[in-house]
Amino acid sequence: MLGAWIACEQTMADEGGAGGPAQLFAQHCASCHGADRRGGMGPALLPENLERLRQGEAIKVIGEGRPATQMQGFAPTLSDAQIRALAGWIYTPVFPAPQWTSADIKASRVENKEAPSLDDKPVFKGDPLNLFVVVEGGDHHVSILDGDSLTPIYRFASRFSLHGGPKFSPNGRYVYFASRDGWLTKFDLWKFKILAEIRVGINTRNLAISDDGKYVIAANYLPRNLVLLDGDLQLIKILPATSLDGKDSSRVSAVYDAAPRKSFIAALKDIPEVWEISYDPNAAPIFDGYVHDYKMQEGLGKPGFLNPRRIQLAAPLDDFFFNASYSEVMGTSREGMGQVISLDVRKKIADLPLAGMPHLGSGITWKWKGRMVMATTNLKEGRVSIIDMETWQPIKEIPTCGPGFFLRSHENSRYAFVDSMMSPACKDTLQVIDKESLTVVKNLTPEPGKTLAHVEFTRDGRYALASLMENKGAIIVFDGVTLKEVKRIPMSKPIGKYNVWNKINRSEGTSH
Ligand code: DHE
Repeated sequence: MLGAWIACEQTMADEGGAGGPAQLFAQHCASCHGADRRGGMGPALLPENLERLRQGEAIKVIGEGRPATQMQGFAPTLSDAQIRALAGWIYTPVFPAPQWTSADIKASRVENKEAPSLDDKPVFKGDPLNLFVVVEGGDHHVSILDGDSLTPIYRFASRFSLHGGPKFSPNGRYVYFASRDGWLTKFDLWKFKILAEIRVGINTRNLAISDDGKYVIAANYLPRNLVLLDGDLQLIKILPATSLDGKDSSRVSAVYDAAPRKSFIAALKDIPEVWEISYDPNAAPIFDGYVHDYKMQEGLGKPGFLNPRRIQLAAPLDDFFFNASYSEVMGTSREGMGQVISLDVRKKIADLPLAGMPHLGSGITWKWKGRMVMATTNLKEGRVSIIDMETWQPIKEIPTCGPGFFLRSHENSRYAFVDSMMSPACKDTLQVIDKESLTVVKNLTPEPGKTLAHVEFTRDGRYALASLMENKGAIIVFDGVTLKEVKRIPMSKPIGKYNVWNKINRSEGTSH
């Protein structure tokens, strides 16, 4: 009994008790990171949000702070043991899970009062459609590069930890970013101004914008929902990611625009369903024999305009890729099982025989010997798989140096670039694949030992820009024909870069 009492005392001291990490947190951290750790001026400090920060790094940040941010170092105030205890504690879950309601979303919105009075004349000379938006993860900034002169023309502080592809309005004027902490930002690329920001969740996956620019939708892990907004980031509604009977809930893996269908497609991580959310006000619900379409869904409206229609599957989809007409989805489950799903008949129509863990989300397509092929990297194995998009059969496995994340090309380029950033030995090497012979024709290792990944071409396909993903990193520009380095632009850990033209025209060589 006495032993139990001592253990209890110990836990209180370790956590919520006097001098424990909970009390230290309340005293030193809560004002910026929120009393329930869901974030405030500083980022959320919850296990879901910290997945990519090693505990050792957390100890360093608490002790030394983060340069160029409000995060001060606590080494002068706290002992090593206290810092370690705090670092351990922020990786423990909060019960009950923190909420982020529609009232929180609305209250978080900030807007630039100048927005309505801005004319449509760009404030820079140059081609507004050949701009690159570069996300710099090192010091959480975004740089705008002119794609003709290949020089940075503007730089601004972003929200903490942007992730995934920013999305562009149909004319390329506005770009929308999502941060892992749930902040969405609308930025005017012609005026270089942030127009509006809103926090839609505590842990967000990505966002999509409708083909007409009227709707923005965000996929969240925490809370488990999708959040629908208008193009000015005003909340329209929340779609809780629940099963039909409302008993189960799911994190939302990702949401994408399926422009020809005038709908968003979302994959749920914990419920074996894909959702299609139409943004076409004239779309009549199609009777397809799925009785559940006509039942009210728990917590959701009738399926159709701005409400989900469900496709029920055998296993949840983790990662997926559309065919050219957006009528089919190639997907993989967490275990790597591949399947093709028809969005029209709303069921699986074929197996995808792919080994390892293909990263379909970063797939690209091109025409090869008269047929469309899709190429995907593999997160577990050093290979690029080429798949026939009619028969869904593999055509070739191209061996690469190591498991890779991103694959990129352009209509005007005979090459595709693949990284091996998941491999410690080859993370510094981009490999160039000839799209005709389906072989690796060149290895590019401009900075041995440093991570080189994520390529995007200029609008005309002449240059390929790659990220040297180091704090003192750079964008390295390669000539698209000679494959020689032509320029290096210093950046703070550039992660992704996105060319306006390629994105709004849905280039077959880039992500959408
Ligand atoms: Fe990403 C895109 C998920 C880790 C850099 N990543 C995406 C998208 C998803 C996704 C769903 C598509 C968003 C879109 O474009 O709308 N990423 C995941 C993960 O599940 C994973 C493995 C774990 C996680 O932490 O979430 C993951 N991603 C990473 C990284 O570690 C990367 C390399 C560096 C970083 O800072 O996060 C990274 N992800 C990227 C980039 C894109 C991306 C650069 C945009 C690709 C593009 O060109 O469109």
